[in-house]
Amino acid sequence: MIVAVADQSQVAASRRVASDFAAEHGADEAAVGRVALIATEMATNLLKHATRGELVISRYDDASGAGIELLGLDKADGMANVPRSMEDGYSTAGSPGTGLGAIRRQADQFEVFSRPGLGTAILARIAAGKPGKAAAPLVGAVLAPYPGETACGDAWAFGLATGKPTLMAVDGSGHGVLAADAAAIAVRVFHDRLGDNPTLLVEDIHRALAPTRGAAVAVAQVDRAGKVVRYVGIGNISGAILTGGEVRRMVSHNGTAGHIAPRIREFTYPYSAGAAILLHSDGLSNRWDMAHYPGLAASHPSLVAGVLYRDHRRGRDDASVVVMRT
Ligand SMILES: [Mn+2]
Repeated sequence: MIVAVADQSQVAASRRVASDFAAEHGADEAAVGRVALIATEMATNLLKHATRGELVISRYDDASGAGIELLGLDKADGMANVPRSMEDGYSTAGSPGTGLGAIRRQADQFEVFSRPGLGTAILARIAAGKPGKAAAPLVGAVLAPYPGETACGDAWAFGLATGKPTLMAVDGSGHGVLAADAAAIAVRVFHDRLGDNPTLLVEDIHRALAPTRGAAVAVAQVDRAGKVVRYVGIGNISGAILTGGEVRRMVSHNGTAGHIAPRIREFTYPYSAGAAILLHSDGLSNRWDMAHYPGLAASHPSLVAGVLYRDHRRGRDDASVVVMRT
């Protein structure tokens, strides 16, 4: 869920949307209370320091456990000094400045990416419910429907294929319910057929999507022992490997899964430990440049996804970005 925060009434809306989402996704009363408090503080911070921004609410399930994730995103000036901004009583907006400190105390995981001139992204995770993906990597994502739609035609999925972390992004053609149907079928086939061969998996997805509108799809699988990433893509999903400050873009073939896929072929790329895999739909421009964001590639995957979504979404399509670090 994404809540745009631009006036005072949206603080209460953020609180309500976040606590409802938490209650629907396995959070007990205490966890719902912490989510509500963090959503309130994040929304208040967005108004106070940035005048506007977005709150992204989702569920996470990865190496760090499972629960509710809140991302506060703004494009304002950014913080010159993140540690100092976290001290209670310190604020540049002439207020008590308890916001960041309160968020950090309530959260089970907390991380900030902020640079002068580059806005601020704040991540807070609250443990809730049972993790389903033991020993998985860290995975962070932002998923946003076409403006005005509730159904999202983009989706992503993660799984371990004989121990190999495997990530998929799918963009159902068009937007709305029919696009979401195509994406949902791709996700189901991904989980049913997840084996250690991404080419066969994408072939299965291609066949299963025949009765649908079709989709762009890409699967990236990390083979840690073989030190490679295997990548199979059809259509307009952008894939990249982030290693330190370096970015390696991965190649998809033209086509539409379900309809026309003249070549379903795997490409392999060198992989080194700690690298992150990034996949995003064409709801984001692919003109992003990690060199523009010093230190972002090493930040939490959710912050990478959040910052790229914030700065590079086109706004006329479903948008999704997912980042996995092994
Ligand atoms: Mn699209």
